[in-house]
Amino acid sequence: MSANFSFQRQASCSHTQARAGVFVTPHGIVETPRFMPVGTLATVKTLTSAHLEEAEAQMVLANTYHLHLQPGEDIVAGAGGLHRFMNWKGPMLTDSGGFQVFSLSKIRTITEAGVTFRSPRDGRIINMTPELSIQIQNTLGADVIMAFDECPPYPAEREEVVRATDRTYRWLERCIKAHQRPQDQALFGIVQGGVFLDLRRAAAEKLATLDLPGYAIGGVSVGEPAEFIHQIVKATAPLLPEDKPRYLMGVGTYREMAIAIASGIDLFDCVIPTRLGRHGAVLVQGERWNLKNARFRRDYTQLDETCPCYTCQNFSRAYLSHLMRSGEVLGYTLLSLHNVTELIRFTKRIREAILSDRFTTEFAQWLDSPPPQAAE
Ligand code: PRF
Ligand code: ZN
Repeated sequence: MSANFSFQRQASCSHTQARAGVFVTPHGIVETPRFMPVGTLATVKTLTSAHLEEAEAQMVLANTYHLHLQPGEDIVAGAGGLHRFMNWKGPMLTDSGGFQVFSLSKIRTITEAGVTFRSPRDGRIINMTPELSIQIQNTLGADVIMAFDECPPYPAEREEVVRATDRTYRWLERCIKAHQRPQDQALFGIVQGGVFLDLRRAAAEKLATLDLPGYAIGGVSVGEPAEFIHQIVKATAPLLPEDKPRYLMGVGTYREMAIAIASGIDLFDCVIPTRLGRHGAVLVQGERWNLKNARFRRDYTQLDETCPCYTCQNFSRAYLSHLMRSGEVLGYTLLSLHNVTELIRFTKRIREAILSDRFTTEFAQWLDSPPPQAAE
């Protein structure tokens, strides 16, 4: 790893593969395990960077695909890079566009060269290649950049997944060659392999030989049952280098994070806290509630009395319910702030439990029992 990056393990759980660590980047540290909020278009929707600091966000995500289409990486570079453009002083990570091209562009062709698609914005044809993705990410300037990968859909035939997994590896080799800023940007490789555990294991072992500064597990949370995610992570994470950060892409539910941490995952991202917030849903002590529900109309209690966030410290459920029922934009901000705080706090609590070797006892609820029914 370059001198500007390091990953130190601070504690290990004596019953699982869980670990607590510190990932050092040029813009600061990330204490792991940690949830990372998603700022697709260089904004975590409805939140300012002051909110993100208050929520104790450490690393924040942005997307190559979206920023290339709008406003274009040259405009971000003109501001001095992503951190300055959006005024986030802490660590940042950009996703490569590998996943977004597949999930967001209807008309697209995949070849060995890359993916050709039509911009949903203005209809122009874009040839996204591993080289272009890395060039864009070099220009955006995040601390961590992701390899350009092919995320096969679920369900998919084994042969299709084999092709995507092998291609993802060849694309990774091209990403490594194209990367111009290895001193101040850590390139993470991505393990694909669908729900085929033997393909997952083979891909993880192959990637592990490359001595990358970090590794991610992609291709999960694409519509498969949650049990598959657990199996994939359990089979894959332990094969990735112990002394490098491990990131499970696109996962941000309590149970899936707790179980993945038990398999040795350190980092997570998900749009769930902000998306739920914009729809009136809140994450409170392990449950998901919709505040538009009639039962909150005259509930003058705090949203979550255990939560230190500005929303919980200042507003009642009745008021938040009113804002959401009226479509007031303040409601989106207040709910997103709470939800992001809550998921970060959940991973922080797990981290503290690992540090005192009480993870399996304190989080048994998430590690053993079936998922609780949503309270609605
Ligand atoms: N690849 C990339 N980004 C991702 C994923 C992936 O497989 C996922 C999986 N759901 C989320 N984000 N590059
Ligand atoms: Zn709160």
